[in-house]
Amino acid sequence: MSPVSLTRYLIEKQHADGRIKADLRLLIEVVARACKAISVAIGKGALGNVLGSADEENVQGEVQKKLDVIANEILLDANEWGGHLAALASEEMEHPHPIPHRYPKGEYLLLFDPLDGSSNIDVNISVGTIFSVLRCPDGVTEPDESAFLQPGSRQVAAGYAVYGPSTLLVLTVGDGVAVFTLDRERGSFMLTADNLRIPEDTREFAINASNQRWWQPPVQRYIGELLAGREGPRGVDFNMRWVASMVADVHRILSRGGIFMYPRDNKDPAKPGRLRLMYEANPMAMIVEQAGGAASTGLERILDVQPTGLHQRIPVILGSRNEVERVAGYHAAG
Ligand code: AFP
Repeated sequence: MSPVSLTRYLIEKQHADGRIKADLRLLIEVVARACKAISVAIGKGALGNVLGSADEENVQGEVQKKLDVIANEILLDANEWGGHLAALASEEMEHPHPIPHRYPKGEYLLLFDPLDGSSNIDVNISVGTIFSVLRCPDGVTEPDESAFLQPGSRQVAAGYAVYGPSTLLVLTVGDGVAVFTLDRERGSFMLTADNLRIPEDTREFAINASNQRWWQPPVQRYIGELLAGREGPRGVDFNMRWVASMVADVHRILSRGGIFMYPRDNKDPAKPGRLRLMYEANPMAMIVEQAGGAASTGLERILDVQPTGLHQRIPVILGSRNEVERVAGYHAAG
């Protein structure tokens, strides 16, 4: 059988069970096309005058990289005219971006982190784009921030692109996880894996160990046991990875198992974790759960969290189900 393109995959799914309506298929294809353009921009590196800082701060108070701004613009330009969106929101913009009145509107809300891991860009380490799709609440014609504040369990689709040795698009519409690899000669994303499953057990963990002195007791206990290895209560040795690019760390876990942790810590009480709920934790949690893994704040399932703000941060513990459940158990034990 000839290799299946993203377009064919979506059309066949649309005809098979109606899970994907025409506008959702259009949305996913538009986002995928934008990710191809972002991949081209990133691939130019120093030759494209796209590295370094944009000398501006975003809503997070972080200095934006040129590629943060470029990726955000690419996604805005690609999505505002197609008639599939009621509005969109980005890590790089304080408020939701309305669809200009000159364009038709649709039923979906799109949220994205246009370039996750951008502090790695200038040192040529994999980065990515993360996106989440919600339905606009019925009857809402001018969606404001409140329209976006839906639990992650309401997502109709989630995905990410990882710009690494190859450019991949990882996607779920709620019935499993598929991986598409960008065929640069064809200019198409081609299906290279489907129905991914995360092993329930793992010997590999991902955490920024430089924060150890601020971790709370359940995380101190859990990581301490992993570091004790075969001489400790776990009785086996563990390995550690930390790319500091969530997309790269999550893709490794999706591919071979593992546990990823950016937990609540005492470093800055105003920040219950570093990662953002709406366009990082929620889409990654949907993908991980659809692949048989688990995603928790330590105290509750991430997809059950009722959002209170578009850019709110949340503790993230996700990956191999048995390890995430062990960490949640340690939180419950106090
Ligand atoms: P940047 O987009 O600012 O590089 O942050 C990346 C990120 O949001 C996420 O992708 C990483 O897992 C995490 O931050 C890394 O945080 P540390 O730099 O504190 O390890």
